[in-house]
Amino acid sequence: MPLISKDHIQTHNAALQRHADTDYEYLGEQLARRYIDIDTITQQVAAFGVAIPSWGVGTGGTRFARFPGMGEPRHVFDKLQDCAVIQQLARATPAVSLHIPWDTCSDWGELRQTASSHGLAFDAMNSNTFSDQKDQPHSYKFGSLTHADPATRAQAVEHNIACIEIGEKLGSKALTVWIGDGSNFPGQQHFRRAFERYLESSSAIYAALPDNWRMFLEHKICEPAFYSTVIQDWGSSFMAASALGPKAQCLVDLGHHAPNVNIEMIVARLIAGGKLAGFHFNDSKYGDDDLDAGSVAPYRLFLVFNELVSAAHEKVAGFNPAYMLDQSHNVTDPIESLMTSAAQVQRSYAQALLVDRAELDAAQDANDALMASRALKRAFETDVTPILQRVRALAGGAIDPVGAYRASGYRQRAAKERPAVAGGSGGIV
Ligand code: AFD
Ligand code: MN
Ligand code: MN
Repeated sequence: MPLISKDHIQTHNAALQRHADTDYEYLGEQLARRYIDIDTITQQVAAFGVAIPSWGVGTGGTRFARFPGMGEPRHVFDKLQDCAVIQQLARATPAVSLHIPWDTCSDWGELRQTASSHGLAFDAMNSNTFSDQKDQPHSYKFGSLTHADPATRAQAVEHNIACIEIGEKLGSKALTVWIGDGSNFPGQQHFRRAFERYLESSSAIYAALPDNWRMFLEHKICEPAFYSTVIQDWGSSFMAASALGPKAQCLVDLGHHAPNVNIEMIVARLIAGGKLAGFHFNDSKYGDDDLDAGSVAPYRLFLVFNELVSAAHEKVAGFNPAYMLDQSHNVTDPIESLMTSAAQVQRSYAQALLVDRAELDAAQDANDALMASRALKRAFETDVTPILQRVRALAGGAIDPVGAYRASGYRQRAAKERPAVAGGSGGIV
């Protein structure tokens, strides 16, 4: 199935270009009054990318049901194709993060070639030891890397090493490990022993990392274990990453914290400790809701980026976070959600670049809470849409990605070529 034609994008842009240019010029004038050069911001935003999770292009679900969408990808090549369309229109997502064994392939070399023909690279590999695969000798019902049974732990370690090996064939440079291990009843698990087992298993995985690879430890407060999880919070993650070594760092999924936790401050702490691996962006209101990035709390996303831009500005040594989306699209077309979310992440980055650092520093030093908060708000309240539009247009993308996508009929074509798969289980993916 072909991607969306360049002609279609150009025709679509032609109708919007004049207004986009006028808006860009006007924003440029406004920013100049704040001594900010708009083209410099545009270049910085253009250099920013966020990876797409391969599982995000399929329709997600909840514990209760899954309602499949039209033309869902049937296999990893279809997923890649949808990622290519997202990148083609939104120009903010140059990499894909695979999930093994949700993504299977008989020829990884061919997959890599197909990806690069679309201008896509592979970001972190994700292992799965939170569900059982067909014909797997040991079950993960009671844990994986921390299971009481050494044979189950060994199987989970082996799977992670297999993920690294696949990743090497694809040019990936990181392994993300999220485990569902934990307990549902007080007393069910010996907390300290389970953590020790985690360290032991993880060191075996760590030992298999190629020199230029990193290992991202993803913490999560609950689910599927609802009383305790082994890597529950950034503290446990930080302890583990510190014990493992310099290649191990902590990944922050925005949905994996208790409500009201100050995530931007966690980010600052991890940066200070040299342990910020990167992000899984999404949004939430109640828990790990996997809503679209910035759809509920855009100011929080901005505040996270404020920490990141501040660290880059201050040239914190070793600061090199990986950016990925991790969302479940239950009621929207995943392609539309992912394009919108990528733009939202870009938007937060652009807004954070507008913070007057000298003004903020001065207000902080003078204990001027109101002016400090105003320095942030002024940046957040700036509508950077013209910058995002310019970044996309310059790269050959669409000024209005969702509009161009809907007008292209891509989903309808996909529906014809990819007949719905019968069944379709529940479960967030
Ligand atoms: C689950 C977890 C976590 C992880 C993802 C892929 O909550 O967010 O990143 O699966 O493994 O959604
Ligand atoms: Mn995640
Ligand atoms: Mn999650």
